[in-house]
Amino acid sequence: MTSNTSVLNWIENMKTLVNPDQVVWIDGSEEQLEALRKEACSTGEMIKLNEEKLPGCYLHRTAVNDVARVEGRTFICSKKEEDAGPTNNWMDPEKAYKMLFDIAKGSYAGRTMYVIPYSMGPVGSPFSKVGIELTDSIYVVLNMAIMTRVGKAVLESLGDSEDWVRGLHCKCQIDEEKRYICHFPEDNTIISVNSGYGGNVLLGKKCFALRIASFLGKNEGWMAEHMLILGVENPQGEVKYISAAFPSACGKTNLAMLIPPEGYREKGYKVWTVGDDIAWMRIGPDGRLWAINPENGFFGVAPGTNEKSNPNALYTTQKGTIFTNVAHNLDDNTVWWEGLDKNPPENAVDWKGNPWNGKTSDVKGAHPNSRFTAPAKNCPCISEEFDKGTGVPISAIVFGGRRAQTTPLVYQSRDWNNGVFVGSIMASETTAAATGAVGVLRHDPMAMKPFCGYHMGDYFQHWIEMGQKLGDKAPKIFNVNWFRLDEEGHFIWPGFGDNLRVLEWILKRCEGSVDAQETPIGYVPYAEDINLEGLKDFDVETLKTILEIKNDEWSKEAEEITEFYKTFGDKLPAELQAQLASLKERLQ
Ligand code: GTP
Ligand code: SPV
Ligand code: MN
Repeated sequence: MTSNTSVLNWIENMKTLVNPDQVVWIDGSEEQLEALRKEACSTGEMIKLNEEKLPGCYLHRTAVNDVARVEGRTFICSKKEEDAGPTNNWMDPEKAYKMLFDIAKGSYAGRTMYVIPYSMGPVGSPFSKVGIELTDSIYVVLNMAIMTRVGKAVLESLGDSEDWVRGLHCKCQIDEEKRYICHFPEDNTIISVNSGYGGNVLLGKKCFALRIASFLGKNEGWMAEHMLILGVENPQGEVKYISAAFPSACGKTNLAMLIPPEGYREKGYKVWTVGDDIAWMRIGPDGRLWAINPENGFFGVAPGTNEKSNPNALYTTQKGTIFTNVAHNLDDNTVWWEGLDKNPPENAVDWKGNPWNGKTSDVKGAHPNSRFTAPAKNCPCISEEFDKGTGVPISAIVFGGRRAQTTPLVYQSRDWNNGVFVGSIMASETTAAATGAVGVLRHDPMAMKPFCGYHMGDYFQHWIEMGQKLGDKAPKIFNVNWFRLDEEGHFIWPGFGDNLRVLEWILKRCEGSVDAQETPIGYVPYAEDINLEGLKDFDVETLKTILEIKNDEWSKEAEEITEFYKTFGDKLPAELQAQLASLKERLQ
């Protein structure tokens, strides 16, 4: 399929290493993918679901020990340890290659090597980049064919270039003790062994589009971020774009596909989805910041997705979708997960593969990090701009996390550098998207802690420099928190579609058409300026409780940040140190 010698030589070397029975190139044709689906069903790797209710949909269960990203076993293998920084695990590249090659050696014996040429971003777009993933998993091939653009056209666009990302995935024996997800940013290379779970093995996603791409972006003057991108269309038909960074399982997919509250719909407001997880952003010829979504599908959290919370996501998953680790309803051969509806199946199989009665069982039917892999083109609110490859101009950048207390519903940073500070001090409660304890508050700057492929101090510096280049064309920077809890542990803010009420305030601030109160942390809305029309059981007094800034809480926060900042040593940009000092002063 190609005469590119850098491609052919590398594949030959990897072939010698892993020793497959045969090599199959993925050409992107529907016939080839359909044959692979049939093969995966014949071996039990996938289960074909009800063709009438869920056409073209499949169920897959991963190993029970392999259901989320493994941050403790994810490494940045830069030549110098210092270049990986304090937020990453580091391994010497020479040692890492040796260890990984030992594990991978001969591991494809009796298996097929699939060669997946893929493009992150529409093929041929100036934003786009090419990768090649080698895998011994049909599940990986079929997921990559949804999440990225794969096949012949990608190789044609690559031509003879050596500028592509090498990716080797080996399932091996799914041995937790030998599971490693390693990145070699200086070699454009990713090696992942002993896993079959999405974020660890769909190498175009977190490994390339964030860890490797963030490193490329730093060197080439652009940004790769863990951000959704959405367009808000007002009743005059003007569309303004917002990108937002929330940590894993903190609401990106939901915000990206939100359905406006009734009152807004009647006025003519619409929301368009450009992306739900990753944004690549460059300064355009007009000096503004332009973003594309490099993916071609959604790898979304299933639990909690329902007709009310996210009908667009639910609709998107009704055809051509692969479900992973959800419950299997045997009565009608469909799927179910916690929070889909109040009617769990009685005759079912849980995510572990055990018989399951949803009415009587006290174990979960779906894993909390169970996922759907759905084509972006299925999404009823997909933006016209999604596939164009020219990107969309960003008016506002929004940071946000899961914070039971302290952080208000929304606030605006004072300026770009203060906004970088706001992103850098993000903290959020951990979720099931990564292995380990859930609900533990941790620092997660720009939602990139698990995904920044180099020293986080240099990453902050890169943000500051992007701001200098953007000047007065820079997007305005905000922070949101949908997750404040009351004394009984209930969410105070209704969230989901009603988050548009907050986005409206954000866009008005960008236009300069609404005032705000200055507080020590930034600009906070006057409660009257957030539209609460049509909201039941939520009044302006309640809103005030989640807009309030408490100096004692923020002084404690500032002490926390001081400690966190120490971990960056002299790589912490002086601007951020100064931002922290001014925050402390304002809190006095
Ligand atoms: P990744 O795919 O892991 O990067 O996650 P994500 O950021 O796209 O998260 P997603 O939108 O899938 O949401 C994860 C969880 O947060 C789900 O259980 C949602 O129900 C919940 N959630 C999303 N938006 C809101 C909100 O506005 N309010 C509340 N209370 N929960 C929300
Ligand atoms: C996340 O964990 O942020 C995800 C899912 O988007 S994964 O692809 O597994 O990383
Ligand atoms: Mn994510």
